[in-house]
Amino acid sequence: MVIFRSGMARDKIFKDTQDFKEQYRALCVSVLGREFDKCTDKERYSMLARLIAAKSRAIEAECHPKEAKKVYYFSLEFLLGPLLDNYLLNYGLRDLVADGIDEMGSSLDTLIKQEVDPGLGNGGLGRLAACFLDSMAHEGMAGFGNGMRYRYGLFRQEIEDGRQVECTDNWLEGGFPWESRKDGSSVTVRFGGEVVRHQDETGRFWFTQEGGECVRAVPYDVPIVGYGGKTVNKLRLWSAEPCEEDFDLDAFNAGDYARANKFRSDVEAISTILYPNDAGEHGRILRLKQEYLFVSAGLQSILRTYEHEHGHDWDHFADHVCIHTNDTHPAMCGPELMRLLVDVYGLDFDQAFKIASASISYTNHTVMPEALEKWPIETFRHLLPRLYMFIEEVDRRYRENLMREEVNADLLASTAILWDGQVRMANLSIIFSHSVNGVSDLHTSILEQTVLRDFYRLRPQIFNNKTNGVCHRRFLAQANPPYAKLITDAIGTRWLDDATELERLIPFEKDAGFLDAMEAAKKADKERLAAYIEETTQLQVDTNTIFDVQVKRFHAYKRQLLNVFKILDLYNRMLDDPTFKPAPTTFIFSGKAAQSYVLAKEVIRLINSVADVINNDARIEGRLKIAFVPNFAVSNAQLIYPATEISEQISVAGAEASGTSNMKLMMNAALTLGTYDGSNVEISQLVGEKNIKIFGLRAQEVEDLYASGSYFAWNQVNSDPGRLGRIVSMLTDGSLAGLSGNFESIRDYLMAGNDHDLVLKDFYSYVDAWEELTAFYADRHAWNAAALHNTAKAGFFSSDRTIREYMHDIWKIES
Ligand code: CBF
Repeated sequence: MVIFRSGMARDKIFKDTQDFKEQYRALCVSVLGREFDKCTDKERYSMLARLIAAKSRAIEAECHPKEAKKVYYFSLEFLLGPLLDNYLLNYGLRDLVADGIDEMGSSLDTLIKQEVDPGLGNGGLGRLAACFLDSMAHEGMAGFGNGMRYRYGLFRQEIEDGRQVECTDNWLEGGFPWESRKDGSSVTVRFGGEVVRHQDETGRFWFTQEGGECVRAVPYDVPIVGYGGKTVNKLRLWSAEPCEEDFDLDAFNAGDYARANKFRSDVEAISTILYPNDAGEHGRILRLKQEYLFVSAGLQSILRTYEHEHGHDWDHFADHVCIHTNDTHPAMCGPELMRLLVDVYGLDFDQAFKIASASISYTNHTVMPEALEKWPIETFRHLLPRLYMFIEEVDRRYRENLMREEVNADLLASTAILWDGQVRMANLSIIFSHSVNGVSDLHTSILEQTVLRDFYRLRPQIFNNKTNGVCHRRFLAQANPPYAKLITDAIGTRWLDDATELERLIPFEKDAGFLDAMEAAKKADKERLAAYIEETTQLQVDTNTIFDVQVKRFHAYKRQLLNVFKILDLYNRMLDDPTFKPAPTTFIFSGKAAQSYVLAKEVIRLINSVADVINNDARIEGRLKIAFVPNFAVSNAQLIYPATEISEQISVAGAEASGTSNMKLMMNAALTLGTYDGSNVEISQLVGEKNIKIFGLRAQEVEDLYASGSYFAWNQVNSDPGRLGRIVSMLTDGSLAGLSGNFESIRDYLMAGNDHDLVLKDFYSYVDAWEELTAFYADRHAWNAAALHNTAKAGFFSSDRTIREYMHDIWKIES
């Protein structure tokens, strides 16, 4: 399918198929010393990626004039997903390359399948960062990512006896052909040691941090290709390596290789893994080191570039540079920028603070208290003694100013950086930022009214909302070829550039022919997913059933448990009453639970145990089936989203900051079954209530219920022993224990924990909503029209729109 717009940069890359083939063959010979025909599929993929990466770097070098305002997006995660297919689509080269490879006796699809998911991110926050890189390049702006190059990803999830098993995600095993190592841009980062005060004869004094551990931060650059291929930006990823002078030659010569190399493994540990297990002190310190390393290295590199382009014109730094901090992980950007400006470039404290706060902005992604990082002051000061001095002084001045304004003590207690023996990273981020944003309307108002209420009272003008978005080119055009073709045949290709063009699909809601074709496309997508499920889990699913999908990280507030309870309820009712016939449905789950999150891991085991019972019970005649797709990643997500018909977005209201799978799924013509939470609220406002199914308590009702102290989980269970009570009993009475035992801890979480996430409270309203929604499914014409309406209204949720809002309101850049 030809899916590109005119005026794209592809002509600059390969003149024609012949030219492509010649360059590709030549690269195989020069790098591998072998003809293309003798290369394995892995090698062929790798050479093709290297070829496209090299072309991209050449475009990147000429992309932005030095006057262009640069945005550096600091994030510990960039969940990129496979790049080859995406970059070919963005360059408009897919057909040319596919033809060339066919002529060479292979196929592009075979080569695309060789690419592994880079282990550089985990959840929604990391994927959002990747979508933003794509959209920044699409908007033609100079927007660069700054992150960590992890040797291993979070983990590769396998399921054994229903349990999540965490295996090493050795994603770099076969190399990463997209990256290029930049030794010449390495910088030094120091941990520990002591701060030494120096003074010269004029009385001028300065500080240095000496001793401790010296780390060489080496950047690897990955090109980021914008749609149209005109703008190529880069993502800079830092790897920790030892400084050679730390090598203990004497120990080595004395045969003590372990001691001689100890410094190496300690340092390399910093970039070994995404999210070191933070259950122990070691893991927590490693995490703090990661955060400092990518902050310090990134800023040193930015300052070098700035010096090269603008000299020492520090007064205009913020006119040329924006530093965006994705969550609190890069919170040290403020004090570290000050440290570098003062200690290395000789600026004074006030000037440095002014520059830092004029250039830094912060996005909050969650209201979960455990995610608002805090570090014990002692650990922090020991590891980062010079940086801590800046934090302490900024905090002291902040308090002094507040006292002058005679604010009440509570305000100080909630907003100071240092409190109760801890460094509070969210407060650090906010005090250094000229803009603080939430990621959906509801989330931002919760930040303003509750979580960050006191900051909002002090500086309301810095708060703003930027509702998330997703890259519609990857998640619709690339992920869903049959539907994308249908859309393009109907409204042309402009929607790739401007997602609001999707609105032009609205008239087709009345076009029976279009709706039938849409249903056929969905069926093809379901078959593709069914084949994948069978290949990975050996489970056969029926593509004539409804595909009802919940795919996301496992967390109590996201309430995968509520979904399982609904399935158990349908099952029990079918067994009790042979005339009860719920709509035939395949329930599909996928997602990882954090390694140390016991409850979430138990919920995964529960889903698989319930699947074991229901999938094997002939009495229900295959009407209900459960599939758990292991190892959720961008690549298999691209198979799941297109095949979905019901999108489960069922978090307890007020808990999900935004959610983004809701957007990817609506785009792919799924109807949302959800609470009025996160960006579900905006989806609902856009599509209208007949095209979405909302249930459950609203955020305010949840807050009031918690505050009233009048909610008792036991009352819920006791009031209906036949349905809800029965399901709770099943957790421990052996009915679900066949695979790997009972579920006492889940029962305790519900009953002893008084149903913290209101699973029992929202249960009936949820089951009723599901039944109503699936009854609606029977009217195929009406359903397809509603599904199409969801796609038509999805333009607002393109990350292009989100990025334009960041550009305009926060970074002050015009498109
Ligand atoms: O803003 C992007 C996403 O971030 C999270 O995944 C996060 O890690 N804090 C939130 O949970 C999502 O709601 C949000 O969409």
